[in-house]
Amino acid sequence: MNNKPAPAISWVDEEHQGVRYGLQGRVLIEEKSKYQKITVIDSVRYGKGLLLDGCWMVAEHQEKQYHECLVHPALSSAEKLSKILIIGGGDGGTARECLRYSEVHHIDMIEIDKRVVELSQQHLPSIGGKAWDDPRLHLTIQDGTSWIKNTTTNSYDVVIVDGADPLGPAEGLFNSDFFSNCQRILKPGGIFATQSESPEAFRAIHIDTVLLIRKIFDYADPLYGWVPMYPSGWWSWTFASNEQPRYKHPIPERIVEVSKKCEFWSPRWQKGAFDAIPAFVERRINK
Ligand code: SPD
Repeated sequence: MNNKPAPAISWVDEEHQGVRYGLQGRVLIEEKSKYQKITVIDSVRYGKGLLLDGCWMVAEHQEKQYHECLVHPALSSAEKLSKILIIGGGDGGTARECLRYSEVHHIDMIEIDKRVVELSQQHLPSIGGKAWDDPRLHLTIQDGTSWIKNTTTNSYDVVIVDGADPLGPAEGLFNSDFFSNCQRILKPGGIFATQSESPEAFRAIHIDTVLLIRKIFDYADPLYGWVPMYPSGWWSWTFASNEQPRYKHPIPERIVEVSKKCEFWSPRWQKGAFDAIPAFVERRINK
């Protein structure tokens, strides 16, 4: 019998520029991997949650508004869906949403930190769900920025970047070399998607990210939503494609089944979320 007392309830906060974004809960794991500090908590309100280097990544009952918004604008509208690439995404939530499309035959997921995957599988199994056992999912533990350099041109229908904030190991996921490689490996008719930080808490990073992506692709637009535990709660994802802004036009037949089970995403929500670009961002990116 394990007589170890349960860890005490405390506040776990992400601190950013003089503001705290916190959840009350018990700290279950705090360890240093080769790349970063990893914390797993059991929170009072949102179930188990994961932080990397003190920044919120995911929590069981507050992840759909992040993963649905990152995945479905891209997968609902890419010309084909056979082969998908996920860079990052070690908790499994992005892969889970992609695997809901029967047209998806193969997903490569390139995650830098093996411990993020292991701890997510152990403590947050509901986020990856059945994705971890799905034969279509192929996981490689490697730095996505070096992996992508050696990847064949025109090989993926959708490229999704589900990285952390650009302050630690994910820094290389926000520069023009990396975005150019993402564009190079996309097939014609393909779509690129990335989380693009908060227009409030990370205003400069957000605007620079959208501007960089716009230089590389013919079309790119940010979409806005809410992830309440992230700094400011106001979040963004950016989608890009060549020849036409394909990501604005979900393919109706493809989404019949998928959209029935979404909690947040729908074609109508998506239209409003692209239109919800704040005036200060619109002015800067359309200059
Ligand atoms: N500050 C949060 C940045 C978002 C990072 N991605 C979250 C991972 C969820 N799969």
